[in-house]
Amino acid sequence: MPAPDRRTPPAQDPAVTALTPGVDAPTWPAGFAERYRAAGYWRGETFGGMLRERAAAHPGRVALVDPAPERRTWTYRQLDERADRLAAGFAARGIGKGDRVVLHLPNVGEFVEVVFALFRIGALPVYALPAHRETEISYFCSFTEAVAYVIPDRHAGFDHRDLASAVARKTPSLRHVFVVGDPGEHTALAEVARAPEGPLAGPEPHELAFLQLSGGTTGVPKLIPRTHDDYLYSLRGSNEICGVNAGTRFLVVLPAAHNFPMSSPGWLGSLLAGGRVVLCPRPEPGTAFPLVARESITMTGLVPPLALVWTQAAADAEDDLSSLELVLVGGAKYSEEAARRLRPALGCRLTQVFGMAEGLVNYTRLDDDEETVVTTQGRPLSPADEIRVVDDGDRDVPEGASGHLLTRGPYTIRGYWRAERHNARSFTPDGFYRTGDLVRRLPSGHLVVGGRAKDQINRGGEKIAPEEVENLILAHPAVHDVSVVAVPDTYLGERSLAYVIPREGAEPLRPAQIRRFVRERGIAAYKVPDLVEFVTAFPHTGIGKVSKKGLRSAATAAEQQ
Ligand code: OOB
Repeated sequence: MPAPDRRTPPAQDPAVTALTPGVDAPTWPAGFAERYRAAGYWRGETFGGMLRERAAAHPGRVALVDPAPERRTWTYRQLDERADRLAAGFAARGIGKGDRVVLHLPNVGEFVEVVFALFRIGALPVYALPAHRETEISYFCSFTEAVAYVIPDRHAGFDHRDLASAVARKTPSLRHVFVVGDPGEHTALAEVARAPEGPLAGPEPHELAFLQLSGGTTGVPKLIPRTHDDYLYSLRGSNEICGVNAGTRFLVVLPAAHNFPMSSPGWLGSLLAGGRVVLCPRPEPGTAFPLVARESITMTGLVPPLALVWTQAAADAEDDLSSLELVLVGGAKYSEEAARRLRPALGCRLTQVFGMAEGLVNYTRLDDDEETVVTTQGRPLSPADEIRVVDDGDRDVPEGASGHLLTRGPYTIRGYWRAERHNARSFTPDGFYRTGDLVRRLPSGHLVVGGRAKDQINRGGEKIAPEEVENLILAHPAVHDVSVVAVPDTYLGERSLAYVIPREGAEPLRPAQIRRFVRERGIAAYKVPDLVEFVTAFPHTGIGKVSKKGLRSAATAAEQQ
């Protein structure tokens, strides 16, 4: 097979229109956009310009630290220059405005370099998670018609180059595979950088900056188109609420590609404020605590199971954690008891964050009282966030009652990317996003998340779309039908359980065979069902659909026996 790099670019680049919001995805109506600009939410800035300004203002200050295997640092000037050189290299290889680039890197310095290089030329990063495997990556590459795919050589015992070769073979649009480290048959990222020949035509602030992945409720993840204007606003708002400033040292513990550690307030928020970002290669206390001590970390973001582990480990830790000022916890429901224990154990403040890659982010505030911080999931970031809590018929419920959360605002998308049919279901005709979350709103505006109406499993912050896993299991020749549901779990919040109806006359199956079958399809490990049970029938709803609710309560009852 010829190396993917040498493939001839297609005569016509189908990606160009993708940059215009409103073409590949619905965008904000003109009246709303005018209002958001007039209010100063959208300031006409881009990420490329933001880094340039920071580099001019404080060139010698350290922006980024990658501590492993040996400590590397980037000053703001170095990061800016590196982004320019990589951007020039990408451009010389024919990557340009609107092109999609699937980024599949763990928490390494090159992640940040590549993102800013792509921002500079207006190419769109598509943020894959490190756990994703061939099934997900093939889909992202083919659905977005990606022209490039960026990988590490090996990570966590997995060779990404073989996966890239397999994906490149079946994805005609994919012209480049760039590798951090030993490239094998692909191209080393280190060889891409070159001296810029002149200024590059960058994107406009209202244009798309990247495609983020949705947690997903459908067979395949949907893509979330975010603009420079809207995302920069969510960062400014997050920074103000969390007190991020030039003295902030933010530890990126969760995968840098996820919206939470990226923007709440995350590594992008920290760079916007002129602070320092430190990348953490692994989230467990054994790796993270020494880094907190050595790098004088002031802030980080954790999912609830990790917050629990950190809280427990802090008691015996020998590392000095006294620099920590604030820990944000979100991505899944944080139990009140666990929330109460965090502050005394870690000696820092707690902010709960209830956000979504589609936009809306809620934070408890630094001046909220203790009860509010431990019992609510915060209130919206922006005064322009519109919140509705409605019943099944989209009618507003009385104040304080539980209902479906709908939202619209200056940084919440109006539709997924190239998903017209799905958009009709996920958004109301007047542009509210149906979050799928069940909440109560308190008189203070704080929201309490009470559950979920969407068909999704939240496994400690990692989202699983049951339909995606069901489709894989259905391909097994001995399976007649399958339904994947959430079961409560004290540590993760939820785990996944696959109820399987075996095909009549087929060889008897064991749970391990189903789990192996799913794993062998090449899918993120967190999506492999934790439990498998064989049944002869599913409960049905009144109109004959499989009742997930019935299955969930059966599973919960069985757990409690
Ligand atoms: C974050 O983003 P996503 O896109 O992975 O997941 C969003 C969903 C929400 O709709 C909700 O179902 C759940 O995750 N969720 C929470 C929660 N935070 C998120 N459920 C209960 N309590 C919370 N605190 O997960 C995300 C994005 C930005 C910031 C923080 C989290």
